[in-house]
Amino acid sequence: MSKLSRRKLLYTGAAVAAGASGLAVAAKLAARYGLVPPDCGGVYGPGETLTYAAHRLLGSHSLAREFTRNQISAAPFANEVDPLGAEFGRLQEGGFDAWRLQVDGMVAHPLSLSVDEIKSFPSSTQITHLACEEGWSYIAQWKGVSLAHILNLAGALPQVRYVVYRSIQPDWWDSFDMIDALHPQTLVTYEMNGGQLPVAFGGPLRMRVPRQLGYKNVKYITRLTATDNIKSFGKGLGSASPEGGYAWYAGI
Ligand SMILES: Nc1nc2c(c(=O)[nH]1)N[C@H]1C(S)=C(S)[C@@H](COP(=O)(O)O)O[C@H]1N2
Ligand SMILES: [Mo]
Repeated sequence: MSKLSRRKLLYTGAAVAAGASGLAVAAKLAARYGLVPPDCGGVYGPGETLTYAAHRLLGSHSLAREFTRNQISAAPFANEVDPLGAEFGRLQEGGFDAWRLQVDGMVAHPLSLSVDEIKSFPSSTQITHLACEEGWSYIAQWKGVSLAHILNLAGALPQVRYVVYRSIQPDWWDSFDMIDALHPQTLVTYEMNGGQLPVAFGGPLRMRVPRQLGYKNVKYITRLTATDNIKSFGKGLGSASPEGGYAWYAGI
């Protein structure tokens, strides 16, 4: 990746504007440098590849903007979710004592963490913006443990390239690369605006990845899987989103 100059990539970006041959060039460059997203096929594939490769080359280590307390939205909007089902109901009645976050895949020590254990880990707090692709957004304060801490505890192997995260809602699963998985602002959250994370906003546990759009911020997470082979999950596109027409990489 280091040998691909930024200028060359930007130049490629200009070529893309010029047409499909530019897209082919971009796809080839991205492939050579290992910057191909899982949903690289199909009509939008070359565009997804360019967005992902450009972000990774130009801004891997950038931070999402953080805000001050008085910028927190007075009335954050909770996007409606499908019915959460009987198992969720049972867990909720028990105060989520029996909720577990499994950590498995390419790790030295698979884990099964309760919400209380997660709360006992070193915490991190951020006031960040959550934006839905449908146009609305809000600023809120989130508290949780960095995903990097959990991956370290589990002993994620050096070959890991993606972390897959699943929700108690089977249709909601997603993944990101190690740049986002190990990013200091990527948190497994359990508090919002100073109180317990409400169910409407994803409680008891929600993935918060402020450098990507709302839909990557999966609610009710139950399982993290470290892998070097994203193709073996779902339809092989990296998450449920591309199966429904949304990009796997939703960087902002
Ligand atoms: N499990 C689960 N996670 C989810 C969703 C969902 O329906 N189920 N919706 C996603 C979408 S499309 C968006 S924009 C955000 C909305 O977050 P909010 O309810 O905090 O506004 O959550 C994301 N995470
Ligand atoms: Mo969304």
